[in-house]
Amino acid sequence: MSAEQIRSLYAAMPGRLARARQTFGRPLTLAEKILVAHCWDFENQVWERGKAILRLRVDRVGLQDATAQMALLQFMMSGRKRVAVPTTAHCDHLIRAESGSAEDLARAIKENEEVYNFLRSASRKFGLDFWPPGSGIIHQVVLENYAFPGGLMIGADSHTPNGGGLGMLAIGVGGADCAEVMAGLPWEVLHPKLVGVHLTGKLSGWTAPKDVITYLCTLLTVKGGTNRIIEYFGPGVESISATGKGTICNMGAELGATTSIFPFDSRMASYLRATERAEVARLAEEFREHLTPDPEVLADPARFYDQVVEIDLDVLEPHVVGPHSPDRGRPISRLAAEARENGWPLRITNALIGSCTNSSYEDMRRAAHIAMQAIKAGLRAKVPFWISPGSDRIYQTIKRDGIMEIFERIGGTVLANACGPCIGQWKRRDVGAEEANTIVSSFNRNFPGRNDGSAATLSFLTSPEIVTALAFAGTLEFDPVHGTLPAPDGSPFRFTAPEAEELPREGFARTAAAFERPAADPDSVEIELPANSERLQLLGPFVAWDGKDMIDLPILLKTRGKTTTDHISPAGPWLRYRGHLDRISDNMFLGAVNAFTGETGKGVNPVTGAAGQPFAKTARELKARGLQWVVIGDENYGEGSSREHAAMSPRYLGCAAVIVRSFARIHETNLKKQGILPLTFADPRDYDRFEQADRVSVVGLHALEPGKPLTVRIRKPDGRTEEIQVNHSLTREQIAWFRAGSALNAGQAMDPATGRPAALEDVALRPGDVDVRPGESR
Ligand code: MIC
Ligand code: SF4
Repeated sequence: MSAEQIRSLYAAMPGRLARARQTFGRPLTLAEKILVAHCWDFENQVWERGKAILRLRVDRVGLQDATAQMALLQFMMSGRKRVAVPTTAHCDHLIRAESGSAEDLARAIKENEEVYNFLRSASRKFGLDFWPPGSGIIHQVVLENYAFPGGLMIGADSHTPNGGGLGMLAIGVGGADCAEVMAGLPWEVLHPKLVGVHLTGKLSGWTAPKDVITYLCTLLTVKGGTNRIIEYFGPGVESISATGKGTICNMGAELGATTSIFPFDSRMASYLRATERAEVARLAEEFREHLTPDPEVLADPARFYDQVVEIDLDVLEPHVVGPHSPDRGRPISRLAAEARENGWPLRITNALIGSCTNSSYEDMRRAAHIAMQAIKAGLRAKVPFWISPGSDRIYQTIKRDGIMEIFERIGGTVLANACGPCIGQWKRRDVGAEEANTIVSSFNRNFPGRNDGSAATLSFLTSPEIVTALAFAGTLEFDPVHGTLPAPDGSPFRFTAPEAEELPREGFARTAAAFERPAADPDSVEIELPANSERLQLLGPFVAWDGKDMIDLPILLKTRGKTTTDHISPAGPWLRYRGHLDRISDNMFLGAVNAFTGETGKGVNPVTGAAGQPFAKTARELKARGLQWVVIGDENYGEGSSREHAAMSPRYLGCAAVIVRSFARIHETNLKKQGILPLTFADPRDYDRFEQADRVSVVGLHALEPGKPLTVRIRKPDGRTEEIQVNHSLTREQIAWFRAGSALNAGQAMDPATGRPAALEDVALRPGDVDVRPGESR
């Protein structure tokens, strides 16, 4: 958005907020102000936290290459010629880390040419800014260029909340949500509850922004933020840089939070100025009172937030979370003992810093400060050290300022400005496939298999400075805050706390890789989507509901324990097929633990009895027999990524309903969008009733209504039946999605002759490129 557009948004705020204060009969928190300012139709909007559905006007949409493909393929089904909202596409997830920045980038450009050409041509045609490979990771690029205080954006990536570091309400969603907003529809979300985090004291010494969020993850758990906005406030806020605030908001995704946000302050203004947005900083200063909570909220927060958490930054210790879950945490001082107790490999094999979460100038400087101390003491890094800069701007700046040289002196390898090892795009050669080993990183996620595809890798997350210090010890037994390392002369060496400027003294370096603007003559641009591509496949609409109850469906899978989107639709090598629904569906549930057999990724075909089969194979066999199936799952099902493939593949291969103890927000919406029924047990103990050979019916579907439970009947092999109650959170409109077969179908006029959206022809594809198989997707 231009400064002029931001000005008009701000100028409308006083009036809108005054009306909201009157309607609600009370002062407003910051999140409420932004929601109100972006309300689609204030007169007719119902406000009720945890209950109402908000319809919002979005300022901006962000897409990254691994999700943009599906988002754009869905957008194309809308028949619109141009995006209705400013949108950007970023090439960051598909670059594999192997040997270092230059080679990895060149290889990625070659390997992913087809996908990049598709994204580039679609961006040129539909009006998106296209950020080519090497330009940076979506969230860092958005923070540097687009985020602004008081704005509202959605992004097809769960770490979109990173923008909260600049006071923007930035929310991670599935690609279908993005496609709809790009097509000009309002964006809908459950009115979130509000958690206020009161920060007192001051961040200093070893304690970093990362510790605020890793501590909070430990405290609230991965479910603690579901359908909640985390709003930070209090005197401690100003002791955290804008990019540090970004880190905290980014990793709020690990709480399952809808998003996280900080109030506008001088640190944000400095960052805006440093990134050449002085006019935005000035405007935000002028409208400051609307970009911070009302004073009454600060005076008595418990009255206005649903929950208040107190964090005293003066006493907060550096934290480390992991392995296998971002909420398994403790202060670093307790890590060694816990690791020994659990028998985790103490030896660290790799240390990694950077990623979208932690690659600010300040992060890099603090890490370099630690590295420099070690160099002076004559220490050598004991393990390979990897740096993933968040953007080309950061890369160029740390290169110019000698920071990279410091990392290189300790044997570090600078990787491409991309996700790389954070998303399993990491070709390791140092350990065997199933070898238990420990890694430490400053990333945000650590589910099994996340970084290198191996569930035997134990991944620990902490601040970049702690990661760097640990690289010199090579063991989890070292506590850099309290402990010492032997220097070459045998004397004990102790690190001093990291120190760093938050912004480059000489300003950021000019960057080479800028973005590409949409074509001046978009109608002449042809979408590059080669026929018979194994990477890209046009989508056909899913078949509509047949109007009948679901009767006696087999259970494809009952999952045990954590079932994240990384378990449902793993990334790593599978990122290759993110634009090809049929191909990627072969990864379905490869990481899920089968509650019946204990196997991972496979089980028994419930119809033929064939054992040890990958779930995708079984699902295809059931589909070939015309059978739909269900999934039974545990708590927080679908936690993690926004990838809608975790809903599309099941839908494509015949899933009718997913019945679980509870859902993560984005995934639940993704299931609804694709026409799958997401159901939760009224009594969580009912999870235990389901057995391998059972058949499951969901009845009363013709009377499906918001807030009204449904009945699930379980038929046992001996003919006995049991009935249980399940809940759903479908609104009237979402029920229409289910009936139509998907949200996209519901918003479309379907052509009765072809069974696909009438509008598809409007999109100028190259003749012969279209390979839609209507109705195939059931
Ligand atoms: C992630 O961090 O898990 C990802 C990879 O960025 C995902 C998006 C994806 O799967 O493409 C996310 O967080 O939404
Ligand atoms: Fe990329 Fe990792 Fe950030 Fe996701 S969390 S956007 S994979 S760097």
